[in-house]
Amino acid sequence: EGVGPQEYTGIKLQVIEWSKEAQNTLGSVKELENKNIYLIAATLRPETMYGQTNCFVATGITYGLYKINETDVFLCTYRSARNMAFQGYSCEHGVINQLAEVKGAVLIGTKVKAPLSIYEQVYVLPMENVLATKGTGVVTSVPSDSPDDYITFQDVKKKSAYYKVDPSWAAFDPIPIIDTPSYGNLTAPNVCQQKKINSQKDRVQLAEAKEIVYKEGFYNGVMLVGDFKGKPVQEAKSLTKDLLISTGQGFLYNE
Ligand code: A2H
Repeated sequence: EGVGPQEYTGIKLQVIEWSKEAQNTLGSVKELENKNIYLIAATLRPETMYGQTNCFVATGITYGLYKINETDVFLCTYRSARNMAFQGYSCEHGVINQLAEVKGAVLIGTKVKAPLSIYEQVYVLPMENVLATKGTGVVTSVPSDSPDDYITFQDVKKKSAYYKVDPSWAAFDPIPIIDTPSYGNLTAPNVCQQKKINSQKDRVQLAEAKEIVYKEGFYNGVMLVGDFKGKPVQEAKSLTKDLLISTGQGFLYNE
């Protein structure tokens, strides 16, 4: 990571239905009634949002629900909420207004609407490698183009009982959204298969796959779907970012 600030696109995944456990803990919080509640994910690849199949949280991270204005509540880490409060996302500049707290484990199975995704609604699933110290602590998942997302998604599908996940929450296939000359239209699954990566614990192999997939997608990829179909990824990236922002489905987030 460089010395300058990192610019992410904050993606607003609206809660459609809480998991049973989340309903039990948050259902009685008066300030959350009739509000639009969004899990906020930080991404460097806004053009891949067409391929979201789920959203990841870490079971051990404590998330907060923060009042942003009269209608909207953001769910993210305290650390990112504090950053956002200095970037125009809070009731009062620099002041955070926490309405409730929830462990990631409780959120698993929550149904959300992921902006631009080809799937109408997707679910919150667990990921071990989500860092509390980066982004919002919420990672939106694009298994077609992210080796981390692909391997974790496969892991959760295979061991759904162990991860306490209803198989229907993970019953979504990776979507071909970007075509590349070297690895076809499912770059992350293809590279992971070539490298025989089987588990989210294969950190070294995954880091190598991530590098290959990122370079191939970014420099040689062409969009197969969505508003910028036919355009190179390098152009689609900022166009999709602008689209997400102008439609209120995303915003710039720096840290
Ligand atoms: B990216 P950087 Cl398709 N912990 O978005 C772990 N990973 C996190 C995170 C956290 N707290 N917050 C964000 N991320 C992920 C899409 C994507 C991403 C694709 C391909 C590669 C990729 C869909 N997931 O990232 O350390 C988010 O996943 C490869 C680096 O700040 C975010 O972008 O460079 C990226 O890591 C930010 O990582």
